[in-house]
Amino acid sequence: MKLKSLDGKVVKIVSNRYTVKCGDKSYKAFARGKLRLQGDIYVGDNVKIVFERGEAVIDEVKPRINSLIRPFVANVDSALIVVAKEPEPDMLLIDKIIINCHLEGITPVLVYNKSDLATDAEINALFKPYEDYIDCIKVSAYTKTGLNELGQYIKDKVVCFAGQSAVGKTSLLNAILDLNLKTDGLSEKIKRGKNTTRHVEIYEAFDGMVMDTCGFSMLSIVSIDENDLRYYYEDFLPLQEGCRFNSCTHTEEPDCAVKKAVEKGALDKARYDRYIAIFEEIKEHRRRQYD
Ligand SMILES: Nc1nc2c(ncn2[C@@H]2O[C@H](COP(=O)(O)OP(=O)(O)OP(=O)(O)O)[C@@H](O)[C@H]2O)c(=O)[nH]1
Ligand SMILES: [Mg+2]
Ligand SMILES: [Zn+2]
Repeated sequence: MKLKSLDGKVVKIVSNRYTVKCGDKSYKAFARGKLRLQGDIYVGDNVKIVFERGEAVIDEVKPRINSLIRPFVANVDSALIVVAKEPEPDMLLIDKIIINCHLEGITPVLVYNKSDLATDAEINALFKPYEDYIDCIKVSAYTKTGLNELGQYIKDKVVCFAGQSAVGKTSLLNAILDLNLKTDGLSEKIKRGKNTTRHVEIYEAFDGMVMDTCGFSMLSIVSIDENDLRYYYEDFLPLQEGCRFNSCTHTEEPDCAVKKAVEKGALDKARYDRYIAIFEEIKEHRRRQYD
């Protein structure tokens, strides 16, 4: 007997239960053991489900366009990287998210939330090193400012929120959709988020889909060679031609146009220093792997 099968999208994962949306209907499904062995199933995956003894079972995961580990999502057009005045923005983490976006062909967008707490000068200073090549918007889930502009980045797309815990990812969804999802403040002691959201879930908004995700504070870039890191810095790329060596990694080489731009103040020094830190981190990781 031929089994009835349906194509759908994984919109929520809680432990080993997958919610799969097929057209207007949602099914709670398990996954075949072989799929769990091959690697995880992500929210955003396009899958085929079959029905066995009345149960929906994920039988196949379609090839992914892209995926990220942090946040744990697949098949996204864009990542809305949320920062806020508090918790204090971890710019190294943000640069790493941006690198992963460029690696995976995902468009990064910088979203400054809690703009009600920050001055324009503070917000603009954070945007400055990025704004020439990444769209930067300021919003507030509290005062509901900038939500329509945020909506333009969701419209007709599949996007995910990304960022530290407690920057207000879930609060933004609550504000956009008039929902009452659980949010929580910062831990007073360590001034960090409490990792309130524990699973990834897709919501429909502005004729698109947006994924609420779990906040994170650690990210390592391990899938690229440090000598290729430079290709994922859109702000460095136009300068590359001016470097003496084609292979210039903008670290120790002489006559480096990127380093000159940093000295002149045309490139942000702190962002360049983080580039060096990530370069060293990748190198160190590789060294440890082969030792
Ligand atoms: N002042 C102000 N506070 C906000 C705003 N948006 C969110 N908050 C507060 O920030 C805290 C964290 O919000 P959440 O929405 O839970 O943050 P999150 O990014 O989803 O955090 P995780 O789920 O842990 O990753 C809550 O106390 C919110 O009330 C805002 O626009 N302005
Ligand atoms: Mg949350
Ligand atoms: Zn150089």
